Amino acid sequence: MEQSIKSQKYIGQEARYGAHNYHPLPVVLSKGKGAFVWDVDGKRYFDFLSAYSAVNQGHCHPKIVKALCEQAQELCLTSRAFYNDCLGPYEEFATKYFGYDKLLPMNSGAEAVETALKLGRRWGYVRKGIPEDEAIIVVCEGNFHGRTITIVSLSVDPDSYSQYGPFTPGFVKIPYNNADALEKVLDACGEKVAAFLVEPIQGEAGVFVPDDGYLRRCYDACKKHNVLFIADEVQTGIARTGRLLCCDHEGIRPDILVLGKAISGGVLPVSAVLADDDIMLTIKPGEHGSTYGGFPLAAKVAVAALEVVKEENLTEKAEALGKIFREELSAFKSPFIRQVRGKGLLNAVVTNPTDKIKAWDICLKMAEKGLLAKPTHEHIIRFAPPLVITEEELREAIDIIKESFRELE
Ligand code: IF1
Repeated sequence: MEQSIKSQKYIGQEARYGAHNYHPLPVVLSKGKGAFVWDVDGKRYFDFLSAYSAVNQGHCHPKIVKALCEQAQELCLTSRAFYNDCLGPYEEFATKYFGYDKLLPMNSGAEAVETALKLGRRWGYVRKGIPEDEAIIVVCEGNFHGRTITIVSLSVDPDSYSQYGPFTPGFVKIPYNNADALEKVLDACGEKVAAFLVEPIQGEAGVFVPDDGYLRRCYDACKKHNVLFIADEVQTGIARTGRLLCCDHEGIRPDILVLGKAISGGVLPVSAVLADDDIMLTIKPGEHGSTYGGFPLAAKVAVAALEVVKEENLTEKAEALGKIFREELSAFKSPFIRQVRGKGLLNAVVTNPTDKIKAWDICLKMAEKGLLAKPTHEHIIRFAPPLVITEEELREAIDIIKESFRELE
């Protein structure tokens, strides 16, 4: 892909002055609106990454940006040493929206997962009566929950954990999409297990959708053994999969719900943990927190972003448009396509890489034609446009995807 002098400058600057912890596609973006982004040369692209599902409401959504700008002129940050007039209203709104007693505000997804793990352990000691320092949390192979030391301790991906040890103890890893494995662990040592942490669809693993009934069986096993079911819905939550929460597909209500990304519509880093009093109130004043967690800007932005999801029927749109996407691409014949999978507008195409053509090359071809998507695991391409995309725009995007595959033949 050719880069203009202008974009080369920004790419060079990052290479020269930034840490080398990413390998981006060579496009330099400077503007976004709805389902589209523009590069520094004014070229328009469909955004089929949506900042890993943070921008479900579309880029620079006017209502969310308005909430941000208005609040920014009043009060940005107080810390939690004092009260402010934004956090309480946000907590009331969000707990009623998702149906929990309490919300604990954080900033990044990783922080919210850390919070859920602390909460799970705390509940295990205080309520379940697990002996001090013996709590186990069961996690799944192939997971992605973030980048902290504890979270990479849960990872089976060497890119995530290698040479970051020593790791946090107290976790047991079992295969994903295997409820028998969970039942076996719980039968063996359930009295010491505080919680089971799971992504309803594994994102990093390449949009790996578990079998129908998997989450339900895991949930039931947790209930049987008095173990908390923690759902990491940082990526799958908030309308992305065609339900408000991905767990809604199986009608289960997690004991602890972890949200991030789209809770702010991609405007600010906002994350949250939701749970009922019996769990949440086991953490007492001074025992957990964050300087920015739930700051006034975040509170106002999150309320606006969650309102947009309902006002614009993004859940129903994700469900309907996702069907079109999978139907169209499943019917499309290409030597490079092995499988199309996903739920709602969280989808992936599993490619057949050849010696010459890898998923990365397909993404470069699509970028050339005006559509941005990112490969994961060398051979999988994730397709997750903002949920505000219209059917007409989606069909146009599907044509670009098909043409890109065709041109590489
Ligand atoms: C990056 C993947 C997506 C997440 C779940 C917690 C977090 C994430 C289920 C942490 C974050 C990201 C972060 C992003 C890449 C990305 C990702 F490919 F790695 F797996 F989305 F698919 N739980 N996911 O997916 O949230 O702390 O980042 O706010 O650049 O690392 P965070």
